[in-house]
Amino acid sequence: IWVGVLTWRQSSMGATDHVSAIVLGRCLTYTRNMHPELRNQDCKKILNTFTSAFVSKDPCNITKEDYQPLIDLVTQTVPCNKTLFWSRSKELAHQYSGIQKEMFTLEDTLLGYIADNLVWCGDPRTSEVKEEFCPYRNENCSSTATSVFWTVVSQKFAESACGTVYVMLNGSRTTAFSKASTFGSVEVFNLHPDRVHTLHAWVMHDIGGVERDSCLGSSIKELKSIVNQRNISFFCQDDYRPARFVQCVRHPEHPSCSVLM
Ligand code: AVW
Repeated sequence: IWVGVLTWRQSSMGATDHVSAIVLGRCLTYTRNMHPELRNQDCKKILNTFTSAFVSKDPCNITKEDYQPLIDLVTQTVPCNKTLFWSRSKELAHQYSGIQKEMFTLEDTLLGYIADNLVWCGDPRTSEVKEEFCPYRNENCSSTATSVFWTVVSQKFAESACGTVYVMLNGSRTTAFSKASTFGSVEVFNLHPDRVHTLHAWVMHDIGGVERDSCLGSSIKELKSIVNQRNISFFCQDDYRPARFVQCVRHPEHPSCSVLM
């Protein structure tokens, strides 16, 4: 049955084919083409450091320390006021940052870019990157190579942020903010209050979809209280106009896309 849901990214059952080649290719594209200021980064070394974190290891017990050499190797600074977190709004956040190129989501940084949408793991019996099958993340297998990677790079991304930071949330879900998400469990708690003075949330609603949550809802109140307790100011805006314009490309006739709204 599940054959039907496997796309090239093969969500959780399948590993991505040719992970090493894709990571190396993306690293070269990013550092040579998209961000030439990083052209002296050694992509082969980045690839080797990446794969060393998980090859020949139990694919269910990867640790944050396994990825530390990679984090130490790839240092990239995002300018202050330009960090954009997202939760349940990946596509729109990336479309927005793709246009507003000053803004950086994690996947607009080198470490996020090389791994975006890939699934990978190792196997204690070989020194290869697995090419067809990686275990699901579940209660018996909580620390997969992929999930620990996202936790570690998200933590680093949040720790390095400064000034005003932004988060795009999805108000078409019942809870726009979830404490269980990476944003709610890792990123919020790794912002440095001495460097980050304000968190600005944009609660976006799908055009033509239901508005289940908003800046007035209890999940955003919870986020505000967590953030304020950390001595960071909090602002919230429903359907931030510049991001709404991006949504409007696909729905130009919708009333919320006209100038008067
Ligand atoms: P989510 P979260 N490619 O939509 O707040 C593949 O509920 O939990 O939002 N998988 C990924 C990627 C990616 N590019 N990024 C995260 N994941 C995993 C990183 C991860 O395990 C960014 F900076 C996550 O829990 C966002 O601010 C789940 O897929 C924030 O974390 C998507 O969860 C989004 O994570």
